[in-house]
Amino acid sequence: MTLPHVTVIGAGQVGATTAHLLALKGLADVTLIDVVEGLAQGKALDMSQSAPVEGFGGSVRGTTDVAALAGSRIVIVTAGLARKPGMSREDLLAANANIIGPVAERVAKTAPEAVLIVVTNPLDLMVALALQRSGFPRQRVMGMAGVLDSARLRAFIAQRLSVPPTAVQGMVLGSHGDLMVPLTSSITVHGEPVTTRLPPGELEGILQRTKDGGAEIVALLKQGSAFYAPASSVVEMAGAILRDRHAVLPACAWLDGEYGLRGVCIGVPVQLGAAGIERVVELPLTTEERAALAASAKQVSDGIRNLAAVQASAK
Ligand code: A3D
Repeated sequence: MTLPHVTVIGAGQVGATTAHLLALKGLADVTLIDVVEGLAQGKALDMSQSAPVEGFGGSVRGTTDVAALAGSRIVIVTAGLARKPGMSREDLLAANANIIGPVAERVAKTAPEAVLIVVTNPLDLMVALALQRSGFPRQRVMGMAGVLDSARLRAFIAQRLSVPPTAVQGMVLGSHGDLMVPLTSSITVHGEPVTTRLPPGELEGILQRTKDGGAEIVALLKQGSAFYAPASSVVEMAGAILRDRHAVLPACAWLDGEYGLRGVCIGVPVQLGAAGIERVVELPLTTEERAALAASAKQVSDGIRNLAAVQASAK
């Protein structure tokens, strides 16, 4: 069976885990690219040797050659530095912008029909940069963060209430950082509002732990950041696109008037199918949620201006 071609750029923790999950789930023939000689090749070879045990038929190959991007349906970008303890995502801005800008240009040249999913931090700003430098339409450039932040929230609630994680539904919108916006009013457990199961103080604690979810793992690992749940989350998005599922998932998208916001990349619910972002889904928000989303968008807008200044001064 011919599988779609998906390229993962960056064969580090997130990229390699993503590549393996794509293969395990039978979603794609995977190419893994990294600048470090041997890294992508070695990991891809190792993954391909799990095929007889796991029973997947797709190929996994690794290379340093960006020409291997050709023919990709989806390009997932995980290239760049990850946080160390004490670092904010914004501390990665200049270094990762210098990676994402050229990578996006190269994707546009070599895989001009691809859907581009960015994972590199600071996420919302790297999506804005990838959109600008690729010249792709906004339907084909997005960032992974909302699926992960929502999964963290759902996992914490499920653990606290001893229910299956899939019994908890909930979405986190906004920027991938301190100003993320959990839609508290719509979190449910077995279909019932979470507020019937958890006192407000305790729910507040879980929301705060969700916002700090990345930093909690960075502090434990001490060298590098989370990668299992991030990889699962980006593969969920890729699967929705490859299988044309029209699934509604939170993702970082460029807004053009939706939610009253324009000219900013931020986490919102989007419908994902073969074309990429089929539409931004406008959920009814409470006044507080709308205000929180606006504050989050303002922070990203300021960041986009700062990024432009950083890039101008580097010239
Ligand atoms: P890491 O394990 O360091 O892997 C990054 C890889 O990128 C390394 O192998 C590098 O050699 C490679 N690389 C650097 N420049 C290039 C290039 N130009 N072309 C190809 N490869 C390159 O990091 P990681 O996998 O843990 O994290 C990767 C990125 O994802 C970081 O920026 C993280 O902050 C980010 N991240 C984001 C989330 C979100 O939820 C948004 C979650 C987890 C990680």
